[in-house]
Amino acid sequence: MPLLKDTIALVTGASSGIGRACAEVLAREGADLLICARREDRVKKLAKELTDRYGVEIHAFALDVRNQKEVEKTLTALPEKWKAIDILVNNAGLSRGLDKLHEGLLSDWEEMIDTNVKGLLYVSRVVIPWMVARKKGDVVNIGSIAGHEVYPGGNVYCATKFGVDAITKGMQIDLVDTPIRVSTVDPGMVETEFSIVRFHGDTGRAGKVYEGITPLSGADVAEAVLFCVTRPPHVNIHQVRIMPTNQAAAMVAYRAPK
Ligand code: NDP
Ligand code: 8X3
Repeated sequence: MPLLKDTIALVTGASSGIGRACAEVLAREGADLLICARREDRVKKLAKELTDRYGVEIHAFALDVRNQKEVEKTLTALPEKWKAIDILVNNAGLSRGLDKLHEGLLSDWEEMIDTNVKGLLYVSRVVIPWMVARKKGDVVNIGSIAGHEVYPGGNVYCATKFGVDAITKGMQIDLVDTPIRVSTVDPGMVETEFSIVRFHGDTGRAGKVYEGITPLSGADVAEAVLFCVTRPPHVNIHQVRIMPTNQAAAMVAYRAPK
C-alpha cells in the first residue's frame, strides 16, 4: 500500500540530484507531483517517466525560484486542485565557488543568496498560507552540513545554509499553533551535479570531491525526506543530519587509499 495516496507534493529543483530523487520516491509512494526547475525539458521528461512507472499525476513546469514575481504568478495560476499542496520540498539550491571570502566572486554570492535563501522564502511565502488555510501540510527544507559548520572557502554557501537552518526554526516557531510540520534534512556529501555547478562546469575538479569515498546518493536523502513526512500527525522531525559513513564532519572524511 503506497504511503502517500491522495497527497500532492511540490518539489523545487527536481531536474537533478536530490530533488529528482525526492520526486521519484514521493511518486513511488503514490503522491501526485508538482515538479519544477529552470530546465523545463528535464522536469517534463521526468514527469513522463514517473507517470509511466507509478501511474501518478504530475504537473511539470519551469520555475526560477530567484524571481519572486515569477514564483508568485506561476504558483497562484495553478489550477485550484493543485494548490492543495500537502508536502513542499524546498530543495532548489546551489553552491558557486570555493574561494576565500576576500577573493570571492560577487556574482557567485548573489546567485547563492538569491537561490538558497530568497528563493526558498519566495516559494514558502506562497505555499505555506495555503497549508495554514487547509490546516494540513509538511514543509521539508533541504539544508546541509554546511548549515552547521563553516569550512575553508565555504563562507557564503555556509551562510546560506545557516540561513536555511534559521528559517526552518522560524517556521517551526511561527507554525506552532497549527498542524503544519516543518523539517530540515541536512546532508553531507551527496554525489549529484552539485560539485560540477560549484566549480562552474569543471568536471575533473568535481569528480575529485568524491574520490575514495562512497558518498550519499540523492535517493538516500529522499528516503530521509519520506521519513519526515510519513510520521504520525503529532510527530514533527525537526532535523535530520545524514552523512556518508566515512564522512564525520564537513571536512573530515576517510578516503580509501588508491
Ligand atoms: P544538483 O545541482 O544536482 O541539483 C540542484 C537543483 O536545484 C537542480 O534541479 C537545479 O535545477 C535546481 N536549481 C538551482 N537553481 C535554481 C533556481 N534558481 N530555480 C529553480 N531551481 C534551481 O544539486 P543537489 O541535488 O545536490 O542539490 C539540491 C539541494 O541539496 C541544494 O539545496 C543543495 O544545497 C543541497 N545539498 C547538496 C549536497 C551535496 O553534497 N550534493 C549536500 C547538502 C545539501 P535547474 O538548474 O534546472 O534550475
Ligand atoms: C553540500 C555539502 O559539505 O559541500 O551542502 O557543503 S558541502
